Amino acid sequence: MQFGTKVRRVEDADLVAGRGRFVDDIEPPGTLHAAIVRSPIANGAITGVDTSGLKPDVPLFTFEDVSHISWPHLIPELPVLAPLANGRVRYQGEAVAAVFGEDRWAAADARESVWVDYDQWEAAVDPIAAMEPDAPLVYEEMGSNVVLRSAVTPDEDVFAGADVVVEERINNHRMAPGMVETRAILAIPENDGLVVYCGHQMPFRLRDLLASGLGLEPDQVRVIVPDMGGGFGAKGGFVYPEYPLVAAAALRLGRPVKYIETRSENLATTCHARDHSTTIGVAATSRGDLVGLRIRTVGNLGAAAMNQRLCLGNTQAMAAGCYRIPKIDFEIKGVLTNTAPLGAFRGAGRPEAAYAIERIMDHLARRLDMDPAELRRRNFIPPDDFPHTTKVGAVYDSGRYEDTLDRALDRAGYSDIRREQQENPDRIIGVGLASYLEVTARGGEFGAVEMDGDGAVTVRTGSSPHGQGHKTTWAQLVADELGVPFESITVIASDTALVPRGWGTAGSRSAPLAGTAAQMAAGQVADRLRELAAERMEAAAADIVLENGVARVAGTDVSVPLGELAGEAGGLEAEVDFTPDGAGVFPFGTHVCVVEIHPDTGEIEILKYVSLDDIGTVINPIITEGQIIAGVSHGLTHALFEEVRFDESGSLLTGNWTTYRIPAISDAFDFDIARTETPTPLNPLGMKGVGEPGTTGATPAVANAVMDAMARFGITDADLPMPYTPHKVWAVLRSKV
Ligand code: MCN
Repeated sequence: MQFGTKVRRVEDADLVAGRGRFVDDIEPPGTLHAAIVRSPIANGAITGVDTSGLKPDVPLFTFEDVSHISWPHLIPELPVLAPLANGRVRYQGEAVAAVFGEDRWAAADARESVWVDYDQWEAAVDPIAAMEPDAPLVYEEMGSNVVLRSAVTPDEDVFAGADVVVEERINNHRMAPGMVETRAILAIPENDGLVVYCGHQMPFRLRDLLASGLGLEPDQVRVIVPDMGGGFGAKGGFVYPEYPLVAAAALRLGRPVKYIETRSENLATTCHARDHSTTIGVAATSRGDLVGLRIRTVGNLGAAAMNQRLCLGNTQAMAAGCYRIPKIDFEIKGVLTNTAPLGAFRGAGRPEAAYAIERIMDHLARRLDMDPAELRRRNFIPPDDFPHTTKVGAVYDSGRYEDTLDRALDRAGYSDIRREQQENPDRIIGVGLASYLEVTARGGEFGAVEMDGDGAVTVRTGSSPHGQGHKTTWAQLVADELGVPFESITVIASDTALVPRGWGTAGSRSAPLAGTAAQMAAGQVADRLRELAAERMEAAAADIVLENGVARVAGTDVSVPLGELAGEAGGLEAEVDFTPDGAGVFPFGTHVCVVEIHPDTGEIEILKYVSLDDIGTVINPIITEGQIIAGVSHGLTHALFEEVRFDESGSLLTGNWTTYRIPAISDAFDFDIARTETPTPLNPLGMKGVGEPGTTGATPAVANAVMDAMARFGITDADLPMPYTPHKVWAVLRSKV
């Protein structure tokens, strides 16, 4: 049995030996390299483009060269922009023109020869200020910067009947996703279409968007995703302007065209994430029973459409957290600003919701003078109340929240830490817990399985792995169904010519959807093999067992090789499109973080971190632990130091990895990772997604720990907003103590 076992990842040997093949490793003869001329200002008009210094043989593209591209995006309310600016720029780093050279240095030199003049205008940078009637408008034709709104408005006052109300303003600052290979695309003209190599999480979506944007049929565009070096949602379901630009250039110039973003471009123009300002209030009885919740969130959209609507929707869907809340009054607004567009990044709106509800639960516990664990316990949705529909419309499939809380507290030694806090007040120790849940695995996915006459098995999957290990885990699932060796299975993904259809990988969807589709397709092939074996060996199909590559009559040594059965049938194959009934599956858990703050330096030391997660049943615990560790790291460094900042003119202050601090190996520490297992009823094996839960639990756990330590000095969220950098912590302690 492979399911649930620690099979080593087949993907890693090539990657760790430097044999990975990324977009930039692919360079057909005659490739031209693109360099993009970008706006140095955040808001203004283009008043002139001087290309007199450009060598005559250097191809140059400006708006007129790409104005024919209708570039579909995901927010119909917003105007569709061409891939290059049309006389007006809306954020620093927006693409204005493109030049092409024989190599990337020639292209970069050519870029320096293009001079663009601008008339710089005042920029809308802060989303709260951008809502004011006299704020600069990002799109004049919209008449307002507030372009998205979603609300759930109950008839009654959600605070009525409560003994206690606490209300706080909390900010969730902006992050940038860091990936090993930055955004990368190579478009090769072939026949009357294109072959496109691109680090994209959804190859079919990219194919369809490029085809419709360029006026081609989908079958004229083949998208291949080689090794990617991470996407984290930011290479997900939307298309960046450079992609249709490069594709159009390849078609027009009749040569392969490659664009590899520089690290500075990556920080300036690959979508950012989070950036929510939230006022959240919660009402309760004096015994700590929740009465109502009111949330007002402003989400910064930046200056152009990505998948912000999806992210804001996730924040809404997750607003109630793990709690039974009788009344919820919720509103979220999406506000345009003259900053780089925002989009999905590990969690995509869910960590924002968990942070808000888990911070306010701690505030309420403090007001009630109640242990935060006890307050949570009182209000959890009980295990027998599933499926559970919340007042913001989410339908949770299953959960045992108290169980993960109790186990996490136990592993952390919670009561000992509380005792240490009391007995040793000289140490500034804080303990934070976060009970989270999140939605994963929405929609459906494709999987197909074939067996040939040699017994070799090929799996085609609609998922598009880029680090998650699907080649390993789908092979585990299929090996179990077919009774064949793991090694006899080849998994094919991420090529629109080799896989008939699919959605791709994001939203922690792949195991519950694509894994299930592969498993079900293998199950159909296995059923057919059992029928063929039963006929051949004159036994009942129910008595046939598939194991070690043969079909055997149970309890005998009469058997036939599976390849022989498949070969005689001319090969066996099955295809499955799996879409579960329900609105996603909901992993959950409790994270406990213990910190000590060193007042002389402002440094925060993590003394203990417990991640107790429930992702249903598990295919491969090595992989799921890796996902949790990586996810927690993302959420934790968000709380501690990662932050994108702009000045008041919209100029990026964090444009490289010196000013935008990303975690280094010296930031690593020991995690205690454990699981409970509550299967979802929404797929046959009971699996929930694992890619994002670590991130969702971590930010509030760290924030609650730091603010728990600070509470004794009367320091609140307003005094010390995230991220808790040593300098900020040191300064606030000096000012308050
Ligand atoms: N798995 C399992 N048992 C489960 C759930 C998952 O064994 N119950 C395994 C799966 O088979 C898969 C892996 O864990 O090998 C992750 O599965 P899943 O949670 O379904 O997530 P996806 O495969 O759909 O991956 C998306 C997720 C997201 S949303 C982000 S963001 C993220 C993440 O994966 N980006 C990553 N992990 C990443 N890892 C790498 N290396 N690079 C990224 O860009």
